[in-house]
Amino acid sequence: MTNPTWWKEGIIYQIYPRSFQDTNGDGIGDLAGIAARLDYLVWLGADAIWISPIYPSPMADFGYDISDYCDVDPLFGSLHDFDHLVEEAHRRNLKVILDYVPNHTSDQHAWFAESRASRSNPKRDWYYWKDPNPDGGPPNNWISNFGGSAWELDPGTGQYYYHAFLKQQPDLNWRNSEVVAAMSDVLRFWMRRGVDGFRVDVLWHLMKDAEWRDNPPNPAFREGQPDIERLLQVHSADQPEVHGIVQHLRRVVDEFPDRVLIGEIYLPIDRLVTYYGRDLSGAHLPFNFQLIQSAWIARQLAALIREYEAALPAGGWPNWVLGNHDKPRIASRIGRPQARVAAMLLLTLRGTPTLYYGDEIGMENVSIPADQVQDPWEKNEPGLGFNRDPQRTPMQWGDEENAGFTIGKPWLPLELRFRERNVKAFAADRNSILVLYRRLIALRRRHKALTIGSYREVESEGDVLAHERAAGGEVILVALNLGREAQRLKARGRGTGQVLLSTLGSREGEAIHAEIEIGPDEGLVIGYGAAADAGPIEADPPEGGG
Ligand code: TEU
Ligand code: CA
Repeated sequence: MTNPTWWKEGIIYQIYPRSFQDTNGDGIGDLAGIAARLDYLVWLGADAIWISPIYPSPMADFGYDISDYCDVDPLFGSLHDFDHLVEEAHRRNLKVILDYVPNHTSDQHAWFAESRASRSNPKRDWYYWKDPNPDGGPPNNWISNFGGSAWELDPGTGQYYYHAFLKQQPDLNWRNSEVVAAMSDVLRFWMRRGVDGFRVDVLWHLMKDAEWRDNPPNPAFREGQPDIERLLQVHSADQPEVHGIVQHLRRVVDEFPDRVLIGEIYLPIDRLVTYYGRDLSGAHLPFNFQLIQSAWIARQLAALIREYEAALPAGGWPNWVLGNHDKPRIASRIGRPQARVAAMLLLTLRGTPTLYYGDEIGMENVSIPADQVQDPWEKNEPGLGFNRDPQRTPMQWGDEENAGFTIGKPWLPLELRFRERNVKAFAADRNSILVLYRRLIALRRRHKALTIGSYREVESEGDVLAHERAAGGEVILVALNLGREAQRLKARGRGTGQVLLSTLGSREGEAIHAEIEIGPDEGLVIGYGAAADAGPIEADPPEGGG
């Protein structure tokens, strides 16, 4: 494979900073907390951490509403704490990826204060201001991602401003060259401080229709879906002009060596892959959320993996995501036994895996009492199941009070069973999901076939999902059973294989001949040729860390 680099071979671990580790007892995680847990991430085998926003923010959308792009919110610490974190991470060979939120600022950002001050303010055009419709209503029919009109009337100047998310998150005008310049300097500011790359928030939203045409109705809309689904987002996102901006961001990132540009993009596969850009001049990794969005059905997953692999541009590096702070926890979505199978899939597919904090201990959605709801989306569109708090609860480190997350009152409640389900207990249990994750990561690191090898779908039926990875003399067969009944898979033509790892932890070392029996909810990694020589991966593999 051409030009392997850390963001191709490595594993990205997403940290939601409010919920990882609190060090000052305010019930909210902080940068010092992340620094204190870096050794855990090395032990697990992570190569990079992506930290959700840490910048000064009124926290209307928990940091995705930024009032200063070049500082740290006191809740999380200081620039000094940040520099310390980067230094400690780099000392351990961990890369640091920041969240970059270019689509909108907070309405408390100084830029917006100026912009709204008067129609003639030099920064007026930094945001999208439009006159009311002749009837006084909003300029077009666009809907906010969090429900209701995407337009807010500013009484002071008599115009509406556009916000794709909360009204506290006015959209920046990326057609304005001063905005482009100012936001480019933000990237440089953090890269100079040693940041290794960025996850770009809602990258496909950065350009809107130049004529602000109404979006057409969505004929498939049903009550109970998010308000935004009433319309097809034909004119409000994924505009052809966005690729010029993506390319520009990439050029800025390329001013510094070995940095990565990741894009958050919720689009169908054929649209998603356009974000690699012509001749790969766009994002290195347009986030691939197919595993999050698909039902957990073997045939459906096989089809989408096939479609994704086929759609990738030449040289475009794939990536896979199982969970994030916006989506229900994988263990709740597909059940605890299948969460182990999912881990094996995530860590054996071709492409960079992104792992959401807590998924490695099988954290589940935590139900949030109505009076403790934090998520603004839930507050805007209550009771329909859109609350994102359940997947943002504190990390479960141990069996002590508040699972070792805080000595104060946690900002969200902990999972009820944290006393059994936590890092400390699971690290000591060789059959835990945590040890499985650690072994999978170690296995992946050990075999070129898994990190940078070729991918081939293996023909299978029913609940079986199977694929083969190969590099040099190594051949690795991954056979997953997504169902509750034992299955068989033909495995002729590869010689005798050896089970390197089972999600059930029971069959390592077993010889595999012409046919494989896969138990209920079982996943197997089978090595052939040079891949078998190394033998099964131990329950306590040597530490990762690059
Ligand atoms: O999320 C964008 C986003 O589009 C999702 O919340 C979305 O509405 C849904 O998941 C698509 O299916 C990003 C951040 O990840 C999220 O936390 C922020 O609230 C949002 O942008 C605004 O910045
Ligand atoms: Ca704190």
